[in-house]
Amino acid sequence: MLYKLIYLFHTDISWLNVFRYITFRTVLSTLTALMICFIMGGWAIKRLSAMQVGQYIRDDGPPNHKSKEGTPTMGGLFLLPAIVLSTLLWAEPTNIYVWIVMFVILSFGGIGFVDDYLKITRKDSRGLSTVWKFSLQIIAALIVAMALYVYPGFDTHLTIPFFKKVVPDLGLGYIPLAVFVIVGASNAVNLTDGLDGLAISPLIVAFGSYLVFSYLSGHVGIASYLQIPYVAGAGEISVVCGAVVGAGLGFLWYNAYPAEVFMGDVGSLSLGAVLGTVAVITKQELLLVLVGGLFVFEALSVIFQVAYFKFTGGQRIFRMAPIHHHFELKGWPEPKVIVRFWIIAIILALFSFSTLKLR
Ligand code: 57M
Repeated sequence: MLYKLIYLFHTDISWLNVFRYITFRTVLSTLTALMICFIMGGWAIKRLSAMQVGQYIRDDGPPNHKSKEGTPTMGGLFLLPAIVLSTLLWAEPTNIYVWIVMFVILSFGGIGFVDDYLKITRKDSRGLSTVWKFSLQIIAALIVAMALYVYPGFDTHLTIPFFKKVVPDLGLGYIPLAVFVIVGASNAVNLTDGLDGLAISPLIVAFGSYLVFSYLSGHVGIASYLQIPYVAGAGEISVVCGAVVGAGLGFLWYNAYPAEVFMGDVGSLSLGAVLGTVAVITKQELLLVLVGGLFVFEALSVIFQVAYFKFTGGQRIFRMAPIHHHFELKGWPEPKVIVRFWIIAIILALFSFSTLKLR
C-alpha cells in the first residue's frame, strides 16, 4: 500500500518509477520483514519469557531435549506480523492472490495459536485434538481452493514436472488437490519443526525458490519462453515470498542452535500452509515435492513408522520418527543433524530449477 502512495508522485519525481517493478519491491519487502523481525525479536522473546510462554518438553523424547524445557515458544507471533506488514507495505493491494495468502497466514496462524495456547495453559502436550485441528485446516484450505476455482481465468490444469505435454485438466478435482497440498504442507512443516532452525532454513530455501517461480510464471514473455503456465498477477507473490524469506532470516537469528525461541504451531502450521498455497497459485503444485522435499521426507518417515508399528504390532523402522529424532538417537550432535538436513533441502531446491529446462 505504501508503494501505491509513493508511486502517486512518480510523474513529478521520475526515479520513483522504480517502485513499479516487482523485483525492486521484492527486495524492499525482504529487507523490511528482516528488519522488523530483528528489531521485534529480542523484545518479543523477553515478553514471551515474562508471560511464561515456555515450551513443555515430552518425557519420551530424545534426552538432550529436556534441557530445552521453558524455551520461549510462539515466536510466530512476531514472525507472522513481520510478513503481513511487509507485504501490505510493498505488494499491489488490488491483487487477489496477495489477499488469499494473507487469509492463509491468519487462518492457519489462528489454528496454531489456539493449539499453542491450550498446550501452554494446560502445561502439557495436549493442544487441539487431531480431529479439530484437521477439520479447521481443511475448512480454511477449502475456502482458499474454492476462491481460486471461481476466480475468473484460474487454470485447473495440472503441471507435471519434466512432462510439458502432459497437462490434464482436473476441473472440479482441482479443489481436493489444492486442499491436499495446503493441508499436507502445513502438517509436514509442523512435523519438521523439532530441532533448532530445522524448519525455518528449509522454509527460507523453499520460499526463495518460489519467489523465482512466481516471478517467472507472472511474466507473460518468460513464461511462454520457458513453457511454464502463465498466471496473470502471480508475480506479486514474489513480494510475499520475499517477506517470508526476510522474516525467516530474522527469525533464524534467534532460532539458530541453541535456540532462544521456537516458532510454535502458530508459526509452523501457518508458514507450511502458505508454502502450499504459493505452490498452488503459481501452478507448480507437484514441484513442491522437490522444493519442499525435506518436509515430504520428514512426513513420510512418520507415515512409514506409524504404519510399520501398527502392522508388526510394535516394531519400528526408525529409532524414533520424525526422522531427525532417529539421527539424534544414533548419537549425531543436534547441529550436525540440522546442517546436514539443510544441505539436503538446498540440493533438492536447486534440483527443482532443472525442471525449467529438462522437459
Ligand atoms: C510437533 N513439535 C516438537 C515447538 C515448535 C504423529 C507424531 C509423529 C506427531 C509428532 C508431533 O507431535 N509433531 C508435531 C513437533 C516440539 O516443538 C514445538 O512444536 C512446534 C512445532 N509444532 O515450534 O514449539 C519440540 O521440538 C523441539 N524443537 C527444538 N527446536 C525448535 O526450533 O528443539 C522445536 C523447535 C520442542 C523441542 O524439543 O519441545 C516435538 O517434537 O514435539 N510427534 C513427535 O514428533 C514425537 N514422535 C513420536 O511420538 N514418534 C513415535 C511415533 C511416530 C510412532 C515413534 O517414532 O515411535 C516425538 N516428539 C517429542 N518427543 N517431542 C517423540 C518424543
